[in-house]
Amino acid sequence: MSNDYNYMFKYIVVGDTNVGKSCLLLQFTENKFSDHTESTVGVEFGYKTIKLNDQLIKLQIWDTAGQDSFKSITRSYYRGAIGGLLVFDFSRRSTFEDIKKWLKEIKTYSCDKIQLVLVGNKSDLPNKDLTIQEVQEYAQQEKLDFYEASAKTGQNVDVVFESVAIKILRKIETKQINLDDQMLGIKVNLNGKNKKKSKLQNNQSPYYNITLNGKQNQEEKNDKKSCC
Ligand SMILES: Nc1nc2c(ncn2[C@@H]2O[C@H](COP(=O)(O)OP(=O)(O)OP(=O)(O)O)[C@@H](O)[C@H]2O)c(=O)[nH]1
Ligand SMILES: [Mg+2]
Repeated sequence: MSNDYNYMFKYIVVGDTNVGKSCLLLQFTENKFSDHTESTVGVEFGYKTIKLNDQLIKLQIWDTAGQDSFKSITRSYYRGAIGGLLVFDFSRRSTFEDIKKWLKEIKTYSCDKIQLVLVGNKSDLPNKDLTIQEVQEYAQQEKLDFYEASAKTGQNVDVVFESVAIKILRKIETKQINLDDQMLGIKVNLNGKNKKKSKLQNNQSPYYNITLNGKQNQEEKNDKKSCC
């Protein structure tokens, strides 16, 4: 893993199955889109480093499975995330209605400092059975930023991921976020050396838990720490 960054932020991406979470990640990290994707099993992750205000920010993005059967596994990844994307499919109303459920999950299982953005994906598709006004009203009510996006055309994909990082960075700069909190989903890198790494065992860190084939690994089961 390259150490060429000032901060690393951990993100989670949540939402119903098939809304395009994995495609958003693929478009953001590799500028690619696929019409045929496999449903995510457990959790997958990707990285991308962006530059904001002369700071290099490495985003570590955990893409969670939307299927209900993986809920208990994916929940364990919410803890320790400082950024999150709540994704629905703009052409399927039910996926927007389920956002309330996803937001409740995040509020229950993640850190209260988490910065969220609401993403209406598949904006390239016609016949939307939802109006922008109603989504915007909901977003305002929940104090969420909202973007229409398309993993297919790339519309707003970078903006969505970057907007969350901008808010986190602002909170760091204004000291609303305490960087000494190791479970916060932020790593600080000084002169190429990771400030926190020596204090953490790999199996305690929110960065090293990986779920393969839908099975929760032992490290995660043992890791009962709460964030913040
Ligand atoms: N037209 C269009 N299709 C998209 C877009 N994003 C994703 N898709 C398609 O939607 C389907 C599901 O995409 P995924 O990214 O696998 O969905 P997911 O949310 O990761 O699903 P789970 O892993 O099961 O939770 C695939 O067939 C994609 O090609 C988009 O912006 N526009
Ligand atoms: Mg997926």
